[in-house]
Amino acid sequence: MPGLAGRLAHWLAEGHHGEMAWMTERSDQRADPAALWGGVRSIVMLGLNAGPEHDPLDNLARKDRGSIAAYAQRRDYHEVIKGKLKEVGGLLSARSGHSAKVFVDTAPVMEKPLAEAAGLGWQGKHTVLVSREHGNWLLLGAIYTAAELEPDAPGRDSCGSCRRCLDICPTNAFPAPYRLDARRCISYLTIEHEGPIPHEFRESIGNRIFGCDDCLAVCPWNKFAVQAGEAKMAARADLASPALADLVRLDDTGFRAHFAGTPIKRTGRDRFLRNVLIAVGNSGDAALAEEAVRCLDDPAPVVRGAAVWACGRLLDGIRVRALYAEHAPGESDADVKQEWRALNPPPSAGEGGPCVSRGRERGAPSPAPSPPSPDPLRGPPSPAGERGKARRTTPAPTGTPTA
Ligand code: B12
Ligand code: SF4
Ligand code: SF4
Repeated sequence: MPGLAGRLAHWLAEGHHGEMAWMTERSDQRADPAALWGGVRSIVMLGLNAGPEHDPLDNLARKDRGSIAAYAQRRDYHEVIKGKLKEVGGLLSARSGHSAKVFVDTAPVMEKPLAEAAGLGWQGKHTVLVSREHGNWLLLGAIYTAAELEPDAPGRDSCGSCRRCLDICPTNAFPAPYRLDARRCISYLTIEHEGPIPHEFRESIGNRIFGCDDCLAVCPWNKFAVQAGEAKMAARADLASPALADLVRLDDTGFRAHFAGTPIKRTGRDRFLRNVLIAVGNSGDAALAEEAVRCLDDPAPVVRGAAVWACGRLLDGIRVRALYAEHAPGESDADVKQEWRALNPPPSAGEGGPCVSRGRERGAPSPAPSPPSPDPLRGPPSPAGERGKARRTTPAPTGTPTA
């Protein structure tokens, strides 16, 4: 695959991998299969269809519900695919007399370019592999073998002038077609990123609490896709549109029990709750506001910080000032302090400023002075905000794929 090492190096040099330091480690092996295993002579790429039962975009308008990426609403594909790869790899070894190694996601392997080279499809402008038969819903695995196999013809780019995936992205994560800046991708922000989610993306995240399917779901090549047929990959009905009110109450034990065996366990409870609270803040639902208030006392700073933001979005200025006075002075975590400061509640008449006399901790930093305008203590988000953006599900196509 000529040019691959250079494109990977370029992506890393741009910093588009964000905090995924594991992408920089062993990048020589990622770019060159022979550097990962000197004995490899051929690679067999396989895809497992994980086609969703419903259009993933349908749930984005249900603001009291969370949206989970289709691949994560089911059993962890790593386990399912690994078992199948071992089975096929074993047969291949027995037939060819050569050893084989199997990989799914966890090793430094560039599965998408390899799948394109093997003829499974092509990397679309959103960088995901698109298949003419299965659309955007294949999950990939690789068998490296010492056997010399006749190569298939590579996949042919059939995006044509279409750019639906680029235009739908709520966070503008594509600096150019075929290139993704992961730091702006909701999938990265909700799954891989560990700390507080940067403010600039919070509203655009809407109710997406684990991953994002927008750029996949709008692809016209999905018209040939069918639902996942593999029984082990059957979607869990309770993960299609879970109530935020239930998720925001999960403790560590409850989180583990609820998401055992699914990819969601990857984030752990605290980061997942962070995501849920961003969705709560975007819900415009006053009934959820008290859940956010309760989370201001959560032991995890990343949860408390997101709860501060959600409170600022859902509650009126008087209530926020009262919460500020109650919680901000005693806060010890720098990131959460910063969240309180970002709320920047202006003093109400006669109050003399927030938390001046009601603080729990002496010497706590004062909030920054209020800007003249605008008042950041706004009410619930307007329907024209993220709601409008998330529902932009069927943009007028600016082009058609080449069939
Ligand atoms: C890191 C990673 C992520 C990161 C970064 C994604 C990315 N696009 O790189 C994040 C966390 C954002 C992510 C998100 C998702 N991921 Co992911 N992810 C991976 C992982 C582990 C590595 C991918 C990788 O190598 N990235 C590095 C970049 C450099 O590779 P690339 O995208 O191929 O980059 C090409 C372009 O940038 C281009 N390029 C670079 N510079 C230039 C310059 C020019 C001029 C041009 C023309 C091109 C060009 O060339 C590069 C090489 O081909 C793979 C598993 C694996 N081991 O391969 C899964 C994988 C890609 N993910 C997968 C999935 C399902 C997803 C999500 C759909 C999950 C979700 N619903 O939330 C989203 C999709 C977001 C998107 N639009 O990509 C599947 C994709 C299956 C498929 N059909 O392709 C994979 C293959 C896992 C699997 N085993 O099935 N993922
Ligand atoms: S997964 Fe979502 S946020 Fe990420 S690139 Fe696609 S549309 Fe954008
Ligand atoms: S056909 Fe359109 S939506 Fe699908 S990957 Fe290509 S540009 Fe994106």
